[in-house]
Amino acid sequence: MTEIHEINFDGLVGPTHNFAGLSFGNIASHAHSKQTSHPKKAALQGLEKMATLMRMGLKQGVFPPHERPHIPSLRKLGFQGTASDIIKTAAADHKQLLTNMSSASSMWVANAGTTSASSDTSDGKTHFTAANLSSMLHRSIEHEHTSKMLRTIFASDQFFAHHDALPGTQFFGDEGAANHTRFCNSKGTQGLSCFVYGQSYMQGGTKPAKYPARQTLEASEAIARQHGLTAHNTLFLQQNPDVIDQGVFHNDVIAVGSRNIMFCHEQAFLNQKAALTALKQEREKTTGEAFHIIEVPTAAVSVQDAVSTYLFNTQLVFPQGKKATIIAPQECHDNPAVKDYLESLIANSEAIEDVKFFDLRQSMNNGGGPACLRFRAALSNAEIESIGISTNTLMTEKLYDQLTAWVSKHYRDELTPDDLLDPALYQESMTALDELTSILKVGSHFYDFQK
Ligand code: SUG
Repeated sequence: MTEIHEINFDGLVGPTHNFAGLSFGNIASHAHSKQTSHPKKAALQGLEKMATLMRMGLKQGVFPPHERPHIPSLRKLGFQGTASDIIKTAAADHKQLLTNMSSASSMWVANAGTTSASSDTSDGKTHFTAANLSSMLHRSIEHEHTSKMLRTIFASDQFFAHHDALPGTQFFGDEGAANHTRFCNSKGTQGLSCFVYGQSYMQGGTKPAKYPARQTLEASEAIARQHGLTAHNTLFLQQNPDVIDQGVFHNDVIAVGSRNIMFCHEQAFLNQKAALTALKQEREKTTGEAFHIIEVPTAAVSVQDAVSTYLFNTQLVFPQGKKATIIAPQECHDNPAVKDYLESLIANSEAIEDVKFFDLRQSMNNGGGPACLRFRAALSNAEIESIGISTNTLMTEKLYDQLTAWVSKHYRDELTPDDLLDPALYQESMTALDELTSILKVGSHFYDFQK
């Protein structure tokens, strides 16, 4: 069977990156609300991570940011006139709406959608579904452009199948790959899709009391059906509602998995022991390879420390010929309990041999760690090559240089909440994004610029 490789596409931070406190249940977003942000620094921090992973020999791509403020959404809500008129009216009378339409949240592309590898689906194509992100207003406007972007980058009909987002109701609340992990063997095949949900509307049962459960079982099941997955290669686990109430608004804040490793907190899932024992048995039987479950005890790292450091919002990557490396935020290094835990893990683990820390503080302050910033796809070499034919979104040293120069030229150093009310920011951002369409070769109609 054709080998399948994991490729990470990181979301390029957009020019309106700001701290608006928009995400109820996301502790970092709330804590940094209304602070001054640093868009240029944010974008350069993200690019640095992409370049480092590329230089480690890993396959890396980039997703362009969405246009913000999103004038078509404001028009749908009844605002009229030119883009400048709309921004001025909204700034005067509906500041909160304008703020929601100005978020650079599309950078967290782990929430862009869910993908299933060609080796796992019934028609042998790689499937994509954009996430409706229906639980937060500022994110619910992302899926239309996300679908367009996925169709532009993964353009080959021969290899790829695309689905629109699920209906945008709470019943089908879908936050994409932040709640989905694909395990596989060392050749990237024999995949198992592990979908993690916060609550089920049909089955009832337990759910968080304080904060929203953004992903539903019904949404995860619908995606598995659309993608042609079967009972043999899917697993549905429920997140522990108690940790959602402690700020674990997506499963990727408390667990990360890849290939033959599940790295999670001991409080991540409901009925965890039985579920993980069954997972290990199934994987070892199917792949004939060892499967590693690394459960971090509360005594070593509290849920609170896991949420503030994003120990589990890390990436597990596999440089050629090596065991896994953890890609972690600097916050993990700065917290003594987490640092100690990681040191002993690296010293003793059979599966993980290194950790690299990254300064991603601008994104972290909105609740977005290394794993939030990346969309993983499991693709064959031919599928990856087809991306390079359609667009220029696969990372190279040249593209890295072009993108850092582009960010340095166009992005503001600082953005205050009041800066979002200024129509000049829109014009400035559109000039920047227009230039970006040529760099990434995504086509001149990629954005819906408004006069
Ligand atoms: O949806 N933050 C994002 C963070 C997404 C993190 N993604 C993953 N865990 N995969 C969210 O809550 C905050 C925006 C603000 O407050 O300005 C925000 O949208």
